[in-house]
Amino acid sequence: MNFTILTIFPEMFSALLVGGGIVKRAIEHQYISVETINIRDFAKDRHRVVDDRPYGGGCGMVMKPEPLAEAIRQAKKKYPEAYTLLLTPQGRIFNQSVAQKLAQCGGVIMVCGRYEGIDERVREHLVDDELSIGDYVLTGGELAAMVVIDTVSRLIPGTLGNEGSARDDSFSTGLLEYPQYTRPRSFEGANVPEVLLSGDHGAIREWRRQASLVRTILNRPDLLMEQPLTRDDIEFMKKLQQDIKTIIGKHSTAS
Ligand code: 6GU
Repeated sequence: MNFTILTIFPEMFSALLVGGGIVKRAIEHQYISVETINIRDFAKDRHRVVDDRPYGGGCGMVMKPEPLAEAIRQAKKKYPEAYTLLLTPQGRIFNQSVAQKLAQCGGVIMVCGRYEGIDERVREHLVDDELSIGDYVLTGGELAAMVVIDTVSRLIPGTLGNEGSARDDSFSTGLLEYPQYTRPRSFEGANVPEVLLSGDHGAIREWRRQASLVRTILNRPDLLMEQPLTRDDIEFMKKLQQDIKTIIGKHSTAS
């Protein structure tokens, strides 16, 4: 899978190569490749200007269409099968299921917007889809593009070494992940739950499922609205509900 990034800050993407991370390894083992195109290289004037004032007035600058369009066309010529994305806070929200779709496609070209955005005619004619990584505003699409590369890379077979790790992820199972523990058994007075030391794999599976449910209820109840729940899940949640009612009851009779 090739990622081609169009940006005025290509040097930012060297961050993907730092340290001993999964993305760096995926590049070295040629599961993925990352190329950058500097949009400024397509500017025609002496000062290599890539932005201009917005028609209609207003603050901020807009990315000019000509250099950007030329840069996109060059990327498409090299990777005709690739899907072209614009990274912008106006885009559809990127999530695990979007990542899974991207992992199946024949390459990704990502346009990193800067300033107040790009000329609308480039978006209309040269971009397949627009993505945002969440409801907050970054100074440009570069960090978002790196988020997409990181997320999609680990879904490409071979990159993780262990295929189970991506399959069991939060958002792939539809629930948040259960708590993890490693040695020592006792750390600063806090002990690892007994069940995890028991060797009883059925009991461990049940404990983990229930811990996932509790975390999801507390932190992301919205996920449970979509999620198919088992009869055991519902039984467990009813028991929780009953316990909570009992506790509240005790306190309201006490006060
Ligand atoms: Cl893709 N770009 C910018 N500039 N800000 C964002 C974003 C993208 N996603 C969330 N905020």
